[in-house]
Amino acid sequence: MNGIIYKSTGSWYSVKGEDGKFYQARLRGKFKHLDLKVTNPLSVGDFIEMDLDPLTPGEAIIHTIAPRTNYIIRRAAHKTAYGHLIACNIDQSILLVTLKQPKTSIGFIDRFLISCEAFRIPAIIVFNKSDLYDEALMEEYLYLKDVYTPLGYTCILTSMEKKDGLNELLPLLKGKVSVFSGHSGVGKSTLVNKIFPQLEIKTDIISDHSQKGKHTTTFAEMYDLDATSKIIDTPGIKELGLFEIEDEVLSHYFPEMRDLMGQCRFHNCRHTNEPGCKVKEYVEAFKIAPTRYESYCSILFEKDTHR
Ligand SMILES: Nc1nc2c(ncn2[C@@H]2O[C@H](COP(=O)(O)OP(=O)(O)OP(=O)(O)O)[C@@H](O)[C@H]2O)c(=O)[nH]1
Ligand SMILES: [Mg+2]
Ligand SMILES: [Zn+2]
Repeated sequence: MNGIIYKSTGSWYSVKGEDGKFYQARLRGKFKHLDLKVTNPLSVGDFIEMDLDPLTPGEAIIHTIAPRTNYIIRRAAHKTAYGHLIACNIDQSILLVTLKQPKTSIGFIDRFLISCEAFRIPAIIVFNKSDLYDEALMEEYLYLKDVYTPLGYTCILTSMEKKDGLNELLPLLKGKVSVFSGHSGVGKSTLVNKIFPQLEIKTDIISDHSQKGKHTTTFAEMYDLDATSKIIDTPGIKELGLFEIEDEVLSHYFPEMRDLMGQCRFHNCRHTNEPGCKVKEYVEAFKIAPTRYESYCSILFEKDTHR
């Protein structure tokens, strides 16, 4: 029977079969890792084929994985070459950020967007906990919205506390498979609960002294919004390690720099100190946001120190 993986907890997978029923399934024997350097062979969103266990109703053995259209792999910063498969076959990535409790850094936002560009997955940025924003933080939000919207990243302001902004977000989820990501404590599970109050997914307050989340969600899980829309709640991201990106390619993952491709004097320009650099010209004229260029340089230099 065909099915889709809705949740994976170690060696057991929760699979929704084409009959609409859920099965607890395991993988048959050893499985090839499909050429990906990952610690887990299957993830939420994988299309699989399974044999139902004739002796134990509700259990099954997975024997085939269908080719993936895309996938998200996370790697802890500076750790091994192996990553963890978060989700497959998705249409868009929703990054939840907060400007307070906890504060998501601009560097983190940019790294996340780069990984979306690398995986060729469209991204939306949701600024949550707007009920906690004072005037200065609202200004910051408006600034960031002005930076990211022209780059193709829709920005939405929400408050789960006040149920604000959901009417803007929900239509964007229609007919798609969306993955919710972000630091621990930004409100991913709270958001999923607002959409499906009957689910009662576990959420937790952020820690008082560190102002960070407690990593309440530990496994990614998919939920059906309607017949054609699905959302995936994921565990909070601690640190986001980027996979090998060559210097020359890094700027291709910044849409505003990609637009200037081929316009620098040198074809292998790193956009730092080279003469005749179009990117630098745009940065100096504020046509490229300084924060974005800072993120670009910091990733480039960080790469230098890890050679
Ligand atoms: N003030 C305020 N608090 C919120 C809002 N959204 C969520 N919270 C609170 O933030 C805390 C963390 O929310 P969770 O939904 O558990 O966060 P999470 O992103 O799922 O965290 P992990 O599962 O650890 O990755 C909870 O106490 C929520 O009630 C909001 O819009 N405003
Ligand atoms: Mg959670
Ligand atoms: Zn250049």
